[in-house]
Amino acid sequence: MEQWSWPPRYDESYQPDPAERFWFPRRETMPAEQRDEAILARIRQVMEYAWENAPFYRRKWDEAGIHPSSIKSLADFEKVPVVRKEELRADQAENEPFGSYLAVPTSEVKHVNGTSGTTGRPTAFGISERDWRSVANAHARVMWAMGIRPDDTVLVASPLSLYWGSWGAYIGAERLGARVFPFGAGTAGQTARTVRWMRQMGVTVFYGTPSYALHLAEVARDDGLDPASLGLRKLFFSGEPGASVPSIRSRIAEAFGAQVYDSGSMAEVSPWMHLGADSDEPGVLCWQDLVYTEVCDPTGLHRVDYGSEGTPVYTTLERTSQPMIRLLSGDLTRWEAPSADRGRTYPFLPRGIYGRIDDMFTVRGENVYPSAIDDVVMAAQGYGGEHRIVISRESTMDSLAVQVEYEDAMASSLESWAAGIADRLRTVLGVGAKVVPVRQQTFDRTEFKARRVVDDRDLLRRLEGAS
Ligand code: 8LQ
Repeated sequence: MEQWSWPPRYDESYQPDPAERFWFPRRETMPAEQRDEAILARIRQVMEYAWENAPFYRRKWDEAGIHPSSIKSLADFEKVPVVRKEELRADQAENEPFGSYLAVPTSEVKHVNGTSGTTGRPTAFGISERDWRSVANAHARVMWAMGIRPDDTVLVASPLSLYWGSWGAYIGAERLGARVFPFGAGTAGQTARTVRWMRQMGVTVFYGTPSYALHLAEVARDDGLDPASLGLRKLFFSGEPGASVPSIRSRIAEAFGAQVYDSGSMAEVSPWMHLGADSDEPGVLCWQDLVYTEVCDPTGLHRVDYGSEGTPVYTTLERTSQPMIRLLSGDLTRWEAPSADRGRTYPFLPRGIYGRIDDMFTVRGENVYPSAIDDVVMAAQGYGGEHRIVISRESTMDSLAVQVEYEDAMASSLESWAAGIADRLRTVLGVGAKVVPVRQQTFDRTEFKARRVVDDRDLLRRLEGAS
């Protein structure tokens, strides 16, 4: 396997020929079983390293009666207890600032990122120079698979602050040899300026969230510009469901006349692009030699068979500063076995990550994810650009209303328009929902991750009562 060592060491001058499809052909296309052998050996090294250097893991595994030397197969590895985000948060509160899962001396932390901390205590990511470079090399490799090349100009259009997403895309693009344009996002008036700068700079690749790309397209149109005239070749995304949700991805692809790629897992397990697409089709590959992904049953926490749904559990194979060993994501996906037909022999998530367990609700016995509602609503002709999903989790059965913005052209036939969307929701998702049309621009747009679900019993009652 190319440049496969522990601790990781990458040749920073290495660069494939632009015509090459693979960055590391052997690592990416080898039989999955052979790769699994190398991964098992690496998992043991990473566990031994964490055992020696990170008291958090030693404590946790002692309690579970597990020692790195007892892991003799990938099946054994399933016995290693998962790490929950609450544990990391609590451990950092006790062991400031980086937690007792920091496995390098604090003096080696050269970059700090973190969670936004909108819910609860923020978590700090303390990143060593070695890890920063591993992430850059990994991201360059996945972006290469998306077809991004050194002659591209990559716009980073997400907040350049604590959010690791932006920095990961930045250093990946830089390592790949592309021109990077770190415009960021999230300041007043920035979007209109972004549109102008995109034209001026000849930006060819966009990185951000799907919601933000759609907002940017609206802002361009308001400025009298067809987003397709901006000259983008590709857009790649992370941070929220969308790039693998059919109606959202086709809206983006059509607006910009460009290809759409999905990627992303969690900042804690950067390189977060270890879930990354290698074609402009929905879905992502699990780049197992970067971060070992297991899709697990959310209750028993055992790996589910290929073809089944579960929650991803991640293990970093290249991180030395804050290694993550079986981090429970709480997200939902379905995985498929590696197939040589795809070229890269990694497991595949055909619908990407489609939601979080916490966000799922149940209407008349049907489990519903907000992203499935997004898909139906955003496919409607005359959709005005935003919507809100209003639910109430007060009783045993959730109920649901969807407020949907309409384009002016729909104004004369709103009742049948709304009925059409309600029918579609019933057919596709099996749920009955009240669909309430609202005027365009009723709802705020986001420059980052969308929050469309409103859990409000009173609002729901009012909407359900409205005729
Ligand atoms: N999440 C992230 N990427 C997603 C995707 N492609 N599809 C669906 N949901 C996705 C730094 C990267 O952008 C990853 C990231 O956003 O990390 P965060 O900020 O730690 O947020 C992680 C959560 O975003 C995941 O658990 C998914 O729910 C969602």
